[in-house]
Amino acid sequence: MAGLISRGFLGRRRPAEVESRLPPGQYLVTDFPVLSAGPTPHTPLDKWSFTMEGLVRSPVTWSWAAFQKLPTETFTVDISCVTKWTKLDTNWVGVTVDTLLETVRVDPAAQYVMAFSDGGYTTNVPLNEMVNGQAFVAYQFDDKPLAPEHGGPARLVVPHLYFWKSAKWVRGLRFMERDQPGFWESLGYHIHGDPWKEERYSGD
Ligand SMILES: Nc1nc2c(c(=O)[nH]1)N[C@H]1C(S)=C(S)[C@@H](COP(=O)(O)O)O[C@H]1N2
Ligand SMILES: [Mo]
Repeated sequence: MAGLISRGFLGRRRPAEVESRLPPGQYLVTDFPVLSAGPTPHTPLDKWSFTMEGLVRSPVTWSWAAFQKLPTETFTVDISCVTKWTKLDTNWVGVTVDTLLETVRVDPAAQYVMAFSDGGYTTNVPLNEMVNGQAFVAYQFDDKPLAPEHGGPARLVVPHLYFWKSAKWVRGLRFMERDQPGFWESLGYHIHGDPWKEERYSGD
């Protein structure tokens, strides 16, 4: 009898390991919600390109075919949306920003990055939070091409920041000297967006 009671009790409790991976104020989801501020763009792959520009010695642009030849890594990461859902152990294949940076000479004055996307979406991230494996441009999710509603053909993933920083349909990175707000940041969301510090809105 005691066994039955504790089994039922444990069944409703979240395992401590899951609990410890949920940033404050977040709840666990097992589905993959879609959050888009506008319509899903459908850029054909032969029109797609990825560009590194701004404070760089000379801008670099990859075609889709050239981007596919870059070395990839697989990533298993937890993602947290500011609307309070967290999804654990998401699986991606992509190219680290470190790999992309091997091709471009960034001006030492560059401290911030603006990711820009088809459809005009932008989001800003400090450069030192894009390096050392902290950010990647993903084009596969769960071993399949990334679905258009989730940002396919390719999206930025910056898992340690709220998921609005993970620009879907990303087309490039612009290197900047000073921090500038992107789309959501200029509408009152936090300039940085660390879920562990609950940096949700500009006053947080
Ligand atoms: N280009 C673009 N990227 C975007 C968004 C968007 O509207 N447009 N929404 C952001 C937000 S708020 C979140 S939570 C995630 C949602 O990604 P998902 O739809 O794959 O869950 O994408 C982010 N990247
Ligand atoms: Mo979000």
